[in-house]
Amino acid sequence: MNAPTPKVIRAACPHDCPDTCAMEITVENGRAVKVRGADDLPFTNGALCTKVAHYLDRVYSPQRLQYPMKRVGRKGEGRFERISWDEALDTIAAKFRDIAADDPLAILPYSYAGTMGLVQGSSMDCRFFHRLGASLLDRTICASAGAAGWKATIGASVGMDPEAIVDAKLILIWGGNPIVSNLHGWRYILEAKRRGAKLVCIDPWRSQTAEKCDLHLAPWPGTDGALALAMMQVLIADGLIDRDYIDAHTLGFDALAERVRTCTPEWASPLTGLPAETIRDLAREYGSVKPAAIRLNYGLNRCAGGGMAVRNIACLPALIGAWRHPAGGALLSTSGNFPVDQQALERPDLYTAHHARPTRTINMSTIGEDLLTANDPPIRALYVYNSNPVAVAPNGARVREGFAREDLFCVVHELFQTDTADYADILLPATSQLEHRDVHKSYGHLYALTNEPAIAPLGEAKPNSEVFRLLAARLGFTDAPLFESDDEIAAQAFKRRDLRALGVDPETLAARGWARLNLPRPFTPFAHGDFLTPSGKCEFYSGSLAAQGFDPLPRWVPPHESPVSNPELAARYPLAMISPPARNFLNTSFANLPRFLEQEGSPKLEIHPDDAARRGIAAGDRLRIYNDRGAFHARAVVTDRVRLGLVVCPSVWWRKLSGDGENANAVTSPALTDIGGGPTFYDCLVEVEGVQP
Ligand SMILES: Nc1nc2c(c(=O)[nH]1)N[C@H]1C(S)=C(S)[C@@H](COP(=O)(O)OP(=O)(O)OC[C@H]3O[C@@H](n4cnc5c(=O)[nH]c(N)nc54)[C@H](O)[C@@H]3O)O[C@H]1N2
Ligand SMILES: Nc1nc2c(c(=O)[nH]1)N[C@H]1C(S)=C(S)[C@@H](COP(=O)(O)OP(=O)(O)OC[C@H]3O[C@@H](n4cnc5c(=O)[nH]c(N)nc54)[C@H](O)[C@@H]3O)O[C@H]1N2
Ligand SMILES: [Mo]
Repeated sequence: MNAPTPKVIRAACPHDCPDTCAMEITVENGRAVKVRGADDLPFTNGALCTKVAHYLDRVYSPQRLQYPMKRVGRKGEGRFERISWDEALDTIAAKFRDIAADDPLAILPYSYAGTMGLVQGSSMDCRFFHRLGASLLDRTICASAGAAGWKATIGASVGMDPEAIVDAKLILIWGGNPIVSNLHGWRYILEAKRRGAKLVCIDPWRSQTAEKCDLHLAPWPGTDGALALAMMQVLIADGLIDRDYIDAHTLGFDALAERVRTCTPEWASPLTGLPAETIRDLAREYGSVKPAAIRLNYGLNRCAGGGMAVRNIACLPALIGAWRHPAGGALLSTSGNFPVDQQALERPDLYTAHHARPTRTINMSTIGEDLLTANDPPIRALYVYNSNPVAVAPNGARVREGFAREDLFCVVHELFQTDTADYADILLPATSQLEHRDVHKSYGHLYALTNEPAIAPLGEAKPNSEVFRLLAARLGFTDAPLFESDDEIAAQAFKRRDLRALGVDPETLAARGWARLNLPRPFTPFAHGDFLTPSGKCEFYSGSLAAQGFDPLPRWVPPHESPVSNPELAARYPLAMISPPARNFLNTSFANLPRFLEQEGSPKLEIHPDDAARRGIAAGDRLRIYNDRGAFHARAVVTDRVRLGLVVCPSVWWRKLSGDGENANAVTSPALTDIGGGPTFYDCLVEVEGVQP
């Protein structure tokens, strides 16, 4: 008998990461046997990260949920019993029908970026919940503050081409740790370094990336806004600005100059904890080395002033005319370049066609409070998919209390029995990326990707889209968009005619696997103005912020929790805690699989030697990290990678796999950002003590 020829299927990494890699899946006898990075997509360049290189560990994990289950234990206990899909769907449909008869707004979908796919992340799910008349979810948990600050200034999530950064001579890596969370982007930054660029990392923590840069500035968390204002003050006072560019392509320069007049490095120094001379030198270098690029990431948008910090930084390239050069400017996200047809995917018209009353929107970052206190109507049913809120949402104790409500009907659709799954009434098995169809944009490069199913679903697992089609039928809905296939949805993902169009039609994309957006090369989006703001200019003065009741000009927004903004709190909880991504986890994804748990070891807290000594803490000690909101345990890593007064807990651990049933979100704050309604994970004061092992 001849050996079967292996098939190679084109896929896209679905995870919440700027790199959105192209993958090739080798399939033999219906089983995926190899996953590799595609050679032909330049950004992926034949390589995958440490997590996705071992993707088959995830796909074929013995921990995969394989069939529907119903809860038999208490909420949170995690005891379930197998049921059929028919029973699961009938139960959900009956509950939804009952609740919707009273008020469909009492039903809330809850999802984030378990998959970034446009089909499995944001299409049939939205269509179904719109038709049902459920509450809407504001997906704020990661990037909404930064996105709002960027939008107010630049107009949309568009910036420099990350591949063009190789020709920059100065690169500020600001609030990001690309070696961990944007590995393929880091390759281009390294190439720039080889060609002579100076790399400056701005991060409170000496991250793996900071270690590899020429200069590391460690401001106090949540003070980047002050640093950027002081840089503007120096640029203007020292005449390092590009007057022609400012006159032609910006709005509100005089008001900005007046606003920052007193924001000197001496003003910013005690706020940021950086020496005034360091700030002045950085500004002068930024104003004179050309081309200068800023690679921002979302690490800096998780504090009270996260929106304004991004806005202030977004003003810098226009002041010095850096946008004139393809290797100059700044990048937070590329996602606004993609002509995604959200209306076609999500069909908000299905709500208006069937419901007269306006809907309501619930902020996902306050889910604990919402479950416990929302009124008019209270939330009676929750449908969670693509997210693990019991582990990732801030102020964890309240989140858990909300999920533990006996009168809450909770459905969780998952690949694994996560902390959130433990609270489900009905737990449904989900397919992995290798088992379903999808199409992807990216937030860190300019290529659209396709994902073809490589293998049949494991066990009885079903894709998100399929479950919503089945539920729609059970509820007696008849609207045609609720029954389109995944191929049909994928074909609608990108607008066929759009100024910033896709390079190819959807059919060619599906056949080829990926396509670079049809943008000019070199890509200099704002070399001649053309900002995507209402005025078409870089808006130092933002009329749209003013209209929403916000300060129209860049300003300093202090952290909610810091010695400067709340000395009383800081006296009790003197340490600032941040909990950025751990290299071997992706949020809580991968954080249940043996290979990655082995790499990370156990929950750790990095603490400065002097802070440790003061508390009698030695390396390896078991620590209790606490504040008024809660406590969790971690092992001490005593290191000068953290500055005095800062502690770092690489995250996000599953609560139930971390030893004490808690993780960093036991102490994080429920407060929101200045604009964008984002969470403030990194705006968090704590105290630390050694405890018996
Ligand atoms: N391996 C891995 N990769 C990931 C993720 C993961 O969990 N693991 N997460 C993915 C997700 S969801 C996202 S949103 C992206 C981006 O992920 P982000 O969460 O933005 O993470 P990083 O790019 O790692 O940037 C975080 C860096 O910002 C620093 N930081 C914290 N607070 C401040 C501050 O106030 N100011 C400044 N200047 N810096 C600060 C942290 O010390 C850290 O080094 O990465 C994605 N990629
Ligand atoms: N303390 C602290 N907390 C944080 C952060 C931090 O830095 N520190 N980072 C925050 C950030 S940036 C983010 S983006 C959020 C991330 O929060 P989430 O988006 O909730 O990310 P994950 O924890 O990875 O959970 C995603 C879940 O979706 C599931 N999933 C994957 N694919 C599918 C699918 O096709 N169908 C279904 N039904 N499920 C699927 C995965 O198995 C996984 O359990 O966490 C935030 N929380
Ligand atoms: Mo995120």
